[in-house]
Amino acid sequence: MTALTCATLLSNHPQAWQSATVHPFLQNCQQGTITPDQFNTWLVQDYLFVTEFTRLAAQLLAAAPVSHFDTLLSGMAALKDELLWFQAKATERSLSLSAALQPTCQAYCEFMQSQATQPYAVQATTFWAIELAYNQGWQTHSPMPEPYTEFADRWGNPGFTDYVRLLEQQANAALATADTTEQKQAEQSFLKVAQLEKDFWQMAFLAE
Ligand code: HMH
Repeated sequence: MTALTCATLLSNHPQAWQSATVHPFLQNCQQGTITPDQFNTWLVQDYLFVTEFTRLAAQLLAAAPVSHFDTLLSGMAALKDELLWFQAKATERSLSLSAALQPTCQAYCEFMQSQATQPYAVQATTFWAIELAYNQGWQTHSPMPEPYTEFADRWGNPGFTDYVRLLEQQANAALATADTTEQKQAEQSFLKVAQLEKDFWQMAFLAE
């Protein structure tokens, strides 16, 4: 049996992945035509997403072999910085971060919570896919004009690309010893991430 890899997931589902990473929301950011309501909706909901994503990172760390700690701990350190950065961006824009979760963000958060009971190989694949979606989504729509430049740079910068490659290697290592059931679960989770990413852009794009 050939082990499933992250590269195989991407090559088997090009359409799903394209929809996750190319969207009018990002295109309009790049053109400078996104409206403040659309952008601010994304900003607040993504902050709420990242708070739950931080818990996903903690779950992943708890399930990981010690040899994977270094990469995951660097990710945790980056999340500490990212949460503070979101708070600063919200303050600049006079946005409240205690907003209600929109249904799409809620669904994404519930999906992340459901990962706690999944085997490590599935969790590692999910975590990689979520980070890759933002790395590729922002990078392929770069550079962005002000005031969006720093947003595109945050997830599109080369250091973040390197981090996502390390996550891919760790997911591949875990998938190499996963049984068929776990590999199927990893593929389902990958497709779920692709769908939720697309929905998340759409949620912000449709904001009043
Ligand atoms: C919706 N997906 C979404 N938000 C993010 N911040 C990331 C991925 C990357 O962490």
